[in-house]
Amino acid sequence: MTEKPFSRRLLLAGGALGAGAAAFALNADLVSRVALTGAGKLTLSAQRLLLGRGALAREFGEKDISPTFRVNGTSRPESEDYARLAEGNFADWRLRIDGLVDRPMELSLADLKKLPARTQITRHDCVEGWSAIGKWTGVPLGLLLTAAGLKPGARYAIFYCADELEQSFDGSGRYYESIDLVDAFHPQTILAYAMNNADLTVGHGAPLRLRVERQLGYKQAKYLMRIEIADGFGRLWGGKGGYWEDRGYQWYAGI
Ligand SMILES: Nc1nc2c(c(=O)[nH]1)N[C@H]1C(S)=C(S)[C@@H](COP(=O)(O)O)O[C@H]1N2
Ligand SMILES: [Mo]
Repeated sequence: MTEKPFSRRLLLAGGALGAGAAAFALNADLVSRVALTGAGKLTLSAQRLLLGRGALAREFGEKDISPTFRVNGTSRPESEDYARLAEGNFADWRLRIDGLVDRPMELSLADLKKLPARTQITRHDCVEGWSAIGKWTGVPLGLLLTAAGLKPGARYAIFYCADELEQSFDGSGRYYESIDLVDAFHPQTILAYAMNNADLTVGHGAPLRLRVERQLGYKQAKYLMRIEIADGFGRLWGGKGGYWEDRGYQWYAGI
């Protein structure tokens, strides 16, 4: 068999990527058309908001890439599971996509690397007062969500990470994040496996991290293990949609 098992699986699931990509483009086109014509019940302010949310973050050139990009927060998840995965170069790591989707998926790093990729050079702004410009390569999240198929009621993507910033019995010390579907389908929202032309290092979130370029640093979840599509995030731990949000940061960290 020379056929790639992953493409076959997607095909069997009725989510062939060609169709997925086309549906994604159609979707983006629909959103912009609704926004531009103000069709339906959109008020001017809602329309402006929508257009604003869809705008691209500034992209930079190769020469602007910062010579050093600080590692912040977790620099290496402490769990034995993560250590084992890292030791095997993440060959056994899988990203799970589940929740309100028609076709839950488990993707390996090799699967992700076969998919259409986007590369972008952007500035990362941390609330602690530092910024750095880096080059990120990864799979547009919208592409995966289209292939997975969203069920009615889907409103948020919740990202579960491998690291705990605080030891806890109830899991509340685990890093997690969430974004809404406007950001999930934003063209610069990618699941990045490479930084500055090399595989992500452990410090920067290996094997996979979120880049959601219109928001601040703490939304850029590292060490992704699972993405759940849900109708809300209030049931999770502090109920505010993220590790830092549960400790007082804004959920929408727009820049
Ligand atoms: N899983 C996980 N993701 C995380 C963090 C973390 O501690 N754990 N820190 C966040 C913060 S506050 C910032 S500024 C960036 C830092 O990313 P970097 O280490 O690549 O600079 O990751 C964000 N994502
Ligand atoms: Mo940060």
